[in-house]
Amino acid sequence: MRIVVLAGGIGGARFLRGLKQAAPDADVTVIGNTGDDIHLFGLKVCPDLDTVMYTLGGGINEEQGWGRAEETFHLKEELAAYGVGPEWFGLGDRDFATHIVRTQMIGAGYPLSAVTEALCDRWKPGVRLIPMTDDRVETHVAVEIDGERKAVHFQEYWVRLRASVPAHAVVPVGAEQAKPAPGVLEAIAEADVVLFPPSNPVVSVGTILAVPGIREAIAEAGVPVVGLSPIVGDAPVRGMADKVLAAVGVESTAAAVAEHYGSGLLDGWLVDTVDAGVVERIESAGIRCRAVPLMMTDLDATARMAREALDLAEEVR
Ligand code: GDP
Ligand code: FO1
Ligand code: CA
Repeated sequence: MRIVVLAGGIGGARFLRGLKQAAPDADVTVIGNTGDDIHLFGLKVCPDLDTVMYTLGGGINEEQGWGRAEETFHLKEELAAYGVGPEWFGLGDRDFATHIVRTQMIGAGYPLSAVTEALCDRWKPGVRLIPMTDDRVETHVAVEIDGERKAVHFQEYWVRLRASVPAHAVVPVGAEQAKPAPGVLEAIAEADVVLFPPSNPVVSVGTILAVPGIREAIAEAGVPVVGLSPIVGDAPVRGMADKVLAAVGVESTAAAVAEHYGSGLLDGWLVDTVDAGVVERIESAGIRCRAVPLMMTDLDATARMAREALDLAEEVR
């Protein structure tokens, strides 16, 4: 079976681990979000691609969910001693190596998709990881600070400001001109099922869908598209997805997120058992819905979620 997953960082990566256990023989292609990418100290950092790569490759900091295990921060401290920041973004020594290799290869003319493949030669994530695009896309957030409006990079909004200031808009800058990376449209066209993991609907899955051609390819593939809600009991399980959902005018509920994707895109949607009350509302919007446990507490629980998603896909096929 060929499965395509549109993934952000932590939610996407953890789900993929469960999917690999639930469907060990499946051929999984992950289309990764690159809207979170940021250039720091002359290096290109791709947080969501790296989170997927490290998580599936066994190098992730498990507690944190991003960055490397057994990390040290000597380089960051030395930079800080020169007064060179940003001090709010925690790049570790081991992680730096990834960004150096990536930046060097890009400088030598390799596209991000080829670089990602090369990095995955080391990590062997057991899936094919492709960035959504080789072109530069950067999510910016229009915020209001002390009554003044300005646009900041997504990482500044998320990590430095902790999404604590009002956001008026979320813009994937460059997305309109971006082309899907080689292999993206082909993987979708050849897929037996497309899954939206419990990733952020706005700044992860939404950004991938903003690359012209990807949404259309999914619709044209004519295969089941099934998503899992990152919202459980009217709040994100982790992080501040409610803030970016508000910025695009979507309530933080499992039902509102399903309706935001819409029946034109989604065939099936899984909500957590605590949200069983909204199953009828989602089904009346034309999306087949089931309520099952959606907390990725451990690998077995996550694999059961993946199995439910694949079962729902069979049901709507
Ligand atoms: P990010 O790029 O690191 O923010 O990761 P993603 O976009 O892939 O996923 C973020 C989303 O994962 C958040 O909105 C969380 O609510 C969701 N999430 C994290 N853990 C769980 C979980 O155990 N269950 C569910 N249903 N969602 C989760
Ligand atoms: N998240 C943080 O909350 N603080 C950090 O200092 C931080 C550094 C960082 C470095 C590399 C990387 O791959 C990810 C990193 N993240 C950090 C996570 C990440 O930037 C965000 O959680 C996601 O992009 C949000 O979607
Ligand atoms: Ca992300």
